[in-house]
Amino acid sequence: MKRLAFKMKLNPGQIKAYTERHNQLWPELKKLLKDAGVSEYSIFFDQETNTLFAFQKVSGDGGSQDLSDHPIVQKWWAFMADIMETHPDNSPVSKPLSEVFFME
Ligand code: RM4
Repeated sequence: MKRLAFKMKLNPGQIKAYTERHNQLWPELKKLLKDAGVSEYSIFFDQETNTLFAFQKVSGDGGSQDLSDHPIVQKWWAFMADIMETHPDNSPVSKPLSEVFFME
């Protein structure tokens, strides 16, 4: 089991929409993430910089941002693209973060 973290960028003023959409996360996406070995997945928001900080545990090699081949992920990314910084393929610009401290 590995711990992963990455940051993403939200468009200004979109935290309400972002939060609401995630509170209604598609069951099929949740299942896909869990089946892919992703768990304890949380996302935090920094209002000052509109930065989203994601944390997750992964049992395999990759995490949520490595599932771009799955149509459900592509559909979700397209759904979210209007309020986030994305690449031309709608995938969110995700920058890996390095772990500098961990306490059991
Ligand atoms: C995020 C982003 C991630 C996805 C989560 C559920 O806004 O789209 O890629 O794994 O939502």
